Amino acid sequence: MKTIITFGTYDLLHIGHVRILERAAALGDKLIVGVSCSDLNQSKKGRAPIYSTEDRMAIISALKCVDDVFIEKSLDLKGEYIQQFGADILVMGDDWAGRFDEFKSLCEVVYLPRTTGISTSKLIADISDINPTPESHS
Ligand code: C2G
Repeated sequence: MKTIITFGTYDLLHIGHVRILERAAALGDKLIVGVSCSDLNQSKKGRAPIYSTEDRMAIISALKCVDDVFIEKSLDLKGEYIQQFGADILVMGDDWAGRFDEFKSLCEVVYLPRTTGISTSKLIADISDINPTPESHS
């Protein structure tokens, strides 16, 4: 039984998120996903996610390839989470390449290529272009 663990915010779920979760799941038997809480995203990216932590957890746990979700409260707790869930492989997108190599003493660490051309930030920008704020009509 090989357990995979991965982490992310997964705000405005898109195909890049789904693809990395499916590829992560294919590396083992059980996929556990740490969903970054909104406070962590605020400190990491300087803005709160559009969707609440609870909604992002519900969306991720509804995916066929995901077996379990939990709240990632701090980036500094990765080692604890890996041990708590008995993870054999930590999977992250290659935008994080090298950043989590310290956990190679606890489990295998794999960085998978990101899907190109899509990101939550790009979606927000694209939607803002389609739906200008009411002020811009005045
Ligand atoms: N991702 C991807 N392709 C994209 C966008 C994202 O493969 N076009 C991957 C990221 O590499 C990451 C996962 O989807 O592995 C989640 O991405 P984000 O929601 O942006 O989360 P992130 O900020 O990477 O959070 O503890 C680490 C962080 O919580 C990871």
